[in-house]
Amino acid sequence: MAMNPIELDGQTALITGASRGLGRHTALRLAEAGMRVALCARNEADLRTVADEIEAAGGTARVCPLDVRDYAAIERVVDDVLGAFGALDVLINNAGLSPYKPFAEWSLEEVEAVLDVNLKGTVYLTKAVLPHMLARQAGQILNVASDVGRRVIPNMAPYVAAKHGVVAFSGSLLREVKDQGIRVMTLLPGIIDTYFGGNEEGTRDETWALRPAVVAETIHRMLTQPRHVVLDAVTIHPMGQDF
Ligand code: NJP
Repeated sequence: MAMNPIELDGQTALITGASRGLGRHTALRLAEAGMRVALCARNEADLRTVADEIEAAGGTARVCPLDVRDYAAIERVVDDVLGAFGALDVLINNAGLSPYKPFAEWSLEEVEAVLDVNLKGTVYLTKAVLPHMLARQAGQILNVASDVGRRVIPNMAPYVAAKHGVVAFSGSLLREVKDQGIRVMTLLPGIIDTYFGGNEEGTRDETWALRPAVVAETIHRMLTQPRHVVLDAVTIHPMGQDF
């Protein structure tokens, strides 16, 4: 049984929500490990800034503006990335958002955005990338859920439902494709110091929140586990959080 970690150097990754927060830190970490990274989010200028950061450090990044709710656009981006990089070894479904308020105060647009970005976006990207991974009998899909993908809290009901859905989707798919060389993993983080919820990185009241670079390091660990291992659902909490 090969005990050596998977070597990411020279591999490729597509990361959603890569323009800031955890996605940005993950892109920086994976590029540092030698991966070529495709950066997806809606705001192209923000993606360009991240790509510039990666390229200034000697890495390779491709800017891929994308709304993960748009399946036709996803297909175009996946084709573009496959054309440019030749293969896709890793998919990281990280784009996510949610308001925090009583459900009665949520607009229908907010409900739809939260269900569509967090859950449907993950399912859509996976749907578009999986045939390529199956053809190669290799690949890793890492879905960023949340610790509320396994427990429930008030004021985020659609988000909690969507993240439970992400955990269930990932676990089901893993059992389906694990014998075809594909690892499907879920990360369930607690509170992270990012833009999420309208904060600026470094300005949260929760000074004990997880640093996004620490969570990105955990993603790197999950992706580099030896081939016969899967860290299928990993929870990471800041010690200061009530969970
Ligand atoms: O949030 P933030 P995080 N299509 O707001 C993008 C989970 N999590 O890094 O599209 C494509 O800094 C957006 O870019 P833009 C959370 O649920 C977090 O914390 O240009 N992309 C940006 O790049 C999420 O799954 C906490 O607006 C879209 C990114 O998503 C993951 O961690 C706790 C998009 C969001 O960056 C990363 O979120 C937890 C769309 N339609 C789980 N809409 C936490 N922070 O406390 C948004 O348990 N994006």
